[in-house]
Amino acid sequence: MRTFLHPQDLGDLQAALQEARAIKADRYAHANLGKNRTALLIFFNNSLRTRLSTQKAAMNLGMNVIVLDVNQGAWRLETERGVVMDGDKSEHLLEAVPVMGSYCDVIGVRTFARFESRDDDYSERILRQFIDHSGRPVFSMESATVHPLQAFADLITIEEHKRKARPKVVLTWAPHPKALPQAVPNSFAEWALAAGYDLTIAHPEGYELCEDFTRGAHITHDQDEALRGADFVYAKNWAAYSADHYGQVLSRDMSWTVSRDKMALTHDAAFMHCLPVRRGMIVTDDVIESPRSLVIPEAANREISATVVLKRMLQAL
Ligand code: AN0
Ligand code: CP
Repeated sequence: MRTFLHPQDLGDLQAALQEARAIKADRYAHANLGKNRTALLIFFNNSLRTRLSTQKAAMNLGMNVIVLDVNQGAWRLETERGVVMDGDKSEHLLEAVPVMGSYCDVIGVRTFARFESRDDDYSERILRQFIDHSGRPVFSMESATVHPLQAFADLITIEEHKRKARPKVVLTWAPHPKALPQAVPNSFAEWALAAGYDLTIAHPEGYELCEDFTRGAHITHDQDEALRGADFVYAKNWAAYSADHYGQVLSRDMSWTVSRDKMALTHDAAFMHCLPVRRGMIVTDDVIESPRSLVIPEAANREISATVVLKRMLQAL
């Protein structure tokens, strides 16, 4: 595996989920695979779970790990080609990327959507520079449009907790004070559909996601209708995707907060969120603290999804 952005990169998804189960049963089973191999994890944006779980996964496989926070201590990087670099940026990404590649065997990159240009974000311009110029296998640790390590962990979690073969899974928008990327909902929808779940997406008008990720889902503006009979409720905020309002916050409608009353509409659904989550905005305290909340096991499964992905990349070196 040379790149990891989409479920197809894993090949047979059911086989990958089976492998995840095996890794979870013995996460140190491949502790020699990564001997003298180095994972470089590059963060352009903040992280708690991805940073820790991906380091842990690399250590499970016996790898060395280098973590770089690009905005803390490294030179400020120019990412546009053709600019006269007379400002505050000392180095160009086109030199920095191959240099970084020379010190490692695999590279993970966190680079959020910038919301400056939809075309730039949706072409994964920054991640592509790593893929094209690092000479190393590259995996997204949430890039502009996708968060595949999260979605893979979410599927592992659903498989562990589902009570029927094809559960009804609801991805619902919920309010948030700031503009957030579409990467998490894009990947969740893409992976849930790839797994064959019965997926409903609920959001206020204007929050339609890119169809490439949602084709095959039932889409509604009525959250209550979506929640009826749900087995899993996956809450997430995202900013608008439409060309006219790209990156904007169009609604802060607090009636979309996932509350105990909302969960009462479901089929005793489990509650999911990728974290970090704002209580009182996305979800109420009682729902996230309830026995049906899977947010902690979901985060724990990030170690498992990352172990499978790094294992596949090491095996293909
Ligand atoms: C990010 C997002 O919504 O994409 C990261 C989530 C994993 N969340 C925030 O920036 C709060
Ligand atoms: N869910 C997730 O990716 O969390 P972090 O932003 O803390 O890594």
